[in-house]
Amino acid sequence: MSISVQRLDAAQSDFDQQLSRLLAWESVSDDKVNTIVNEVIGRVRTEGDAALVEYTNRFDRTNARSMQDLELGQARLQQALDGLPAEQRAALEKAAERVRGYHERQKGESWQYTEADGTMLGQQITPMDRVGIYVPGGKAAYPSSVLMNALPAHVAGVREIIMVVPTPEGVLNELVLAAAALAGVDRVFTLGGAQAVAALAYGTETVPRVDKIVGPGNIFVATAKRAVFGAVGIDMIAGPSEILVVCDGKTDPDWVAMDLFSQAEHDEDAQSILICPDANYLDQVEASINKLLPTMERREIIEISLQNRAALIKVADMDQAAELSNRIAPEHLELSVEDPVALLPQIRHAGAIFMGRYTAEALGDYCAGPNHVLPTSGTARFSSPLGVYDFQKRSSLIMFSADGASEMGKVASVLARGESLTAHARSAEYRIKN
Ligand code: HSO
Ligand code: ZN
Repeated sequence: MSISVQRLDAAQSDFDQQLSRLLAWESVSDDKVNTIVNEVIGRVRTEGDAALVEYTNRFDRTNARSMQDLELGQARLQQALDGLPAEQRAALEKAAERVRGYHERQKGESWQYTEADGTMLGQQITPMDRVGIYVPGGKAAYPSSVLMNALPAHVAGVREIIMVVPTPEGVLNELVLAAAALAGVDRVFTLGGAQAVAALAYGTETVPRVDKIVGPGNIFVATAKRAVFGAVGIDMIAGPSEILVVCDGKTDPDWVAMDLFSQAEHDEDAQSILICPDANYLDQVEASINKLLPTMERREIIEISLQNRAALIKVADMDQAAELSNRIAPEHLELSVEDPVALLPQIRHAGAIFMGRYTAEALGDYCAGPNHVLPTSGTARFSSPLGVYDFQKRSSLIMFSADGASEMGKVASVLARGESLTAHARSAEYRIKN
């Protein structure tokens, strides 16, 4: 049995509608989920640790007696790291080193300048004090995501990084714990779901309240993050993973097919799209898809994802390919072409751009260096990869000299009186020299 992937042609008169249908994605907000999440948050706020222990025992089928049973010490993290097979440990360390190195370059610098009358103005950059990282349990527990979330916070200079990870039936994921040890996580609680988010947002007797919560999660986690936003900062609410390959028709079709699979295997809702000016090449990739699919361990997920949300799109030329790519604003964009540097200036919206036939998106997921937490569902139009800057804040600095205060006092006074704010005006006027 072979699967056929949806074909589109940008020359078709109804292409715009077809494209909108292809890209349509709405994160469902469910009344039932909202009700449960609000109840969980409310109880964690009022009952603290007791509610956390009760919910965790109920939802994760554990037997914790107190929060002590739901915290892992540094020694346990180190034990996980020490227990890894040498090859895994070396790979995790290499990845961590490269991700750290890349993010070091993102560290923004404070700056200031002095005006002629001695007035100094500037911007001071400071890290957040404490952040929380949510790590999903079960099938989506990715050690690579621990590195991608924790390392930028660490590089930013965050004082305390708290990780929460659900452990259904009490089962720990050694690679996740090892990654936490490598990435500088300070405390780990084996909590998940809305109760973990509530604990991080409001604090309990044991779990300290954080300033920002990052990391992916299921519908309960996403709903809880939305609900606590404001009390704490949150990162994005991520949609399913996406890959867009723009190809000139000269890359080995097996490579491109596997690159499409690499996102499709994450999730039945993941989206994989190929754009190419050569219709024959689209046939070749489809043949590769059918040849390779039976060899895939996660073929069921891949197949559903490809049937539901994939497309092979024929365009007139590479200019049209770039223009279409900008409309899609994909999370991951592969420019599988001879000269990706020449095409780059035409690309305006993408979470991460993988340039050239050798640059498999999978390398970016693990060890290239840039972050793999990226804007999805077209949000690359206005947002950026997770980075050091997400754990830093900017404060404005203002230091007037006597001369400066006198001069600007006049300006402020006029504007304040225009707003009928007399205290403002007089406060400024006190500093005007006569
Ligand atoms: N591609 C995912 C990240 C990931 N891939 C983790 C493998 N492990 C983000 O879109
Ligand atoms: Zn991936």
